[in-house]
Amino acid sequence: MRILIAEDDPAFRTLLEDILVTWGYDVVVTRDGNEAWQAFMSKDAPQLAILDWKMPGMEGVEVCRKIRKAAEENYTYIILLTSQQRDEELVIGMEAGADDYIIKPFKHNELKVRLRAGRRIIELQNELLAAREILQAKAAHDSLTGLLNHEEILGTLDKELARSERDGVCVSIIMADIDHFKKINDTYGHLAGDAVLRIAAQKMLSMMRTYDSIGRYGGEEFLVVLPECCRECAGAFAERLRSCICSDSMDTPEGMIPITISLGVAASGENGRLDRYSLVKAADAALYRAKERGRNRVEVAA
Ligand code: GH3
Ligand code: MG
Ligand code: MG
Ligand code: MG
Repeated sequence: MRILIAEDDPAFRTLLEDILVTWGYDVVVTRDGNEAWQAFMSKDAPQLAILDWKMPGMEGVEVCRKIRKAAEENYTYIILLTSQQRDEELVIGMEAGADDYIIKPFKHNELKVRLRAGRRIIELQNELLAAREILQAKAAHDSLTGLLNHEEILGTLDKELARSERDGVCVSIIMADIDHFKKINDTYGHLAGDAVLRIAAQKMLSMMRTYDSIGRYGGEEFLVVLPECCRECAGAFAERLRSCICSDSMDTPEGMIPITISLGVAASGENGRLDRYSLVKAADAALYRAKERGRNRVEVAA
């Protein structure tokens, strides 16, 4: 694990570095508070720190305050080093956000034990953050296809509409619906239907530009959000999606299943003139027209 030390006394600094290296730590050495603060501002700053209290320039306790004020997601466990036990100083240190303190000179084993406690806290904190990230990703995505779910794709659309209003650019959307999907379930079973949904989702996802988004709107319906994309470009893109989906049959456990989709396209116009409701309604109406006119086709809202 990486650890930062800030200590102005050269002899003590070397001693500290030596024992930490012996214990297997990867040590970032700084000589005063300003250097320590710079090291904290850098990317991948250590999450464990031993700061001497008395240093020229910025004192350890001040560095500690600044770190807590910056309140990075990744917690930094801070141990303050003080020369003598002055109760009022210790209170100030703890109030500044230090997690622990050690009085110089200290027994090596004492430092070892304190560091172990700090490492444990950091590991727990990191596990918590990772678990939260997984939960957030799960909450935003559809479990079957891995695409954004209904709420998230509509949230994305709202954001893009707001941006289009601000920047005077056009947002387009595509509502895509698998044709006669009920018949696929009835013929091959629901598990094969699920496989078709997954493959169709991945095929469409692989065609998106990095700033485009696709979500599973409902059962076998997908919503595509195309920022800075005019009606004509969106129509052409929908045509490419249609052609890609029907080009090859889908390889499912029940065999190769041919699939087609119908698509409805609508554009916000510049300055986000259409709101979310009207835009989705227009794309829906275009989609129903595509169904009426024979399926496996694209219709663009006027
Ligand atoms: P159309 O061409 O008019 O769109 O006909 P369709 O059969 O595709 O449309 P319909 O709305 O009649 O049927 C949609 C079907 O999608 C019904 C529903 O059971 C199925 N479906 C919805 N979600 C899932 C799912 O997660 N897995 C599977 N296997 N089927 C699903
Ligand atoms: Mg000092
Ligand atoms: Mg449908
Ligand atoms: Mg359908």
